[in-house]
Amino acid sequence: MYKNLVEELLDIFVVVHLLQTLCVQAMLRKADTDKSSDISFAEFVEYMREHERKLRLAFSDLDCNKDGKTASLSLFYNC
Ligand SMILES: [Ca+2]
Repeated sequence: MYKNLVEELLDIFVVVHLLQTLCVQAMLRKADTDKSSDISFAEFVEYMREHERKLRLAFSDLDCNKDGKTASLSLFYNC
């Protein structure tokens, strides 16, 4: 029984690691706007600004009454 649980957990860890790797690769591709295969500080800052802008838009959608806060239920139900 424990062997099956351990095997299942290992499978989950492998999948999570694979997803993390894919997310990092996707982030690097998006941030590397000059396609130099590395991320300059300027590219990193621009990527983070765009990411922050998207986070602000997502938060704004959840902040139904626009008071700068969101209720926990707003995270599950659309206003
Ligand atoms: Ca670059």
